Amino acid sequence: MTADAYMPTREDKFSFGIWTVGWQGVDVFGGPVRPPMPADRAVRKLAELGAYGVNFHDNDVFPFEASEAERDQKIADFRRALDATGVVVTTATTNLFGHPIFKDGAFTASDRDVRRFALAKTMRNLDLAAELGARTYVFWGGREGAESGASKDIRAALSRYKEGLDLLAGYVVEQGYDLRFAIEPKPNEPRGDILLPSAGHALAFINELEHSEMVGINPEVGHEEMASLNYAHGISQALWHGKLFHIDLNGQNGPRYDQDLRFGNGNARGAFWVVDALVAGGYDGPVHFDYKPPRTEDDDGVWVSAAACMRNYLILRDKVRAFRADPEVKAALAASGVEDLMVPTLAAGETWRDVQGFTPDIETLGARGLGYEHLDQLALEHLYGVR
Ligand SMILES: [Mn+2]
Repeated sequence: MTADAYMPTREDKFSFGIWTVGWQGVDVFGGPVRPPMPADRAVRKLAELGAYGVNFHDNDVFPFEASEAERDQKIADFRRALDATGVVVTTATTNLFGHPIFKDGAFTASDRDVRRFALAKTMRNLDLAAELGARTYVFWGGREGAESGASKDIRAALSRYKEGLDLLAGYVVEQGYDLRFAIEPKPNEPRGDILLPSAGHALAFINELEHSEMVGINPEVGHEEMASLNYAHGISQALWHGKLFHIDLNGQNGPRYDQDLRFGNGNARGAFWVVDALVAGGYDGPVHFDYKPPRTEDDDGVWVSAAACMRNYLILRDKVRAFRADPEVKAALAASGVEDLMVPTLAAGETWRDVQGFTPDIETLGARGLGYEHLDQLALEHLYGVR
């Protein structure tokens, strides 16, 4: 396998948030370490690296306080870079967290004017998203939550969340936009506790929405792992529901602050199973990276880390394919009986009557080994590069 095998192509559908490579390194303890990056520069540099698409918040392209003229100018610059490079806008979203007005939430702020403003801000960017050809619109409710018990009526907040998404979905339908919504769960940070904290919470919430058919989820590796959850299992369940509308790939080292490491850093074993789940599950949306180049990096380091996200995905995809094609793995899967799970528990035409009182060879079944350690060792050896 030559190094060129890991060069990204358009068919790989790699995409990045403009805010990822544009992150200036501002964190809780320190200010910016890198200059601001105009959205059009991010597009041009990502295109050079082989990216296919981008995702943007309204305020990645123009500042919150931009005049109409400045807004138009920044959008024109962004569009020129897209046209010049062939990079597509796959996805868009709204910044409903940066400005102090959203300190108590956006769609779930107690203040009704804040909620109405959040809806107006989102509708305006839905117009831009549709105009630029985005097919997915992400809702990350980072400020929808609380730090203390009495400050937020959670049932009322969920009603307002539903009201907001119902209104916005109705707007998209009425405008005839070809857009689907993807809710991005996160357990905490910036709020002490965020509403819709996991993929499962979001999937259950979607069932209550008026246009639930056009709403899915956008799970992020780090966000699920912050809650000690298995991301590969989460996206597999979302695929099973037909709700994996988008993905945010990055790296995380267990439950701690949101690290947003480049994909493949952090839980490398988890990343192997993430790629396996995406390939096996037939996910065909943008392979989107939502990460932050660490504060230690200068401009060159930013592009090194962006390229590495794509390269690591391709390396892992190669390893996953080799694992699945390995005859010894096939034999181990068969010996462990993994594929037997595909067979329905009841045969065609059978009912509960056919299993009532069923007694297998209990002693033999209880005593048998399943061989999963051998199977998993084969996976790790593919990952470690010795097979
Ligand atoms: Mn994150």
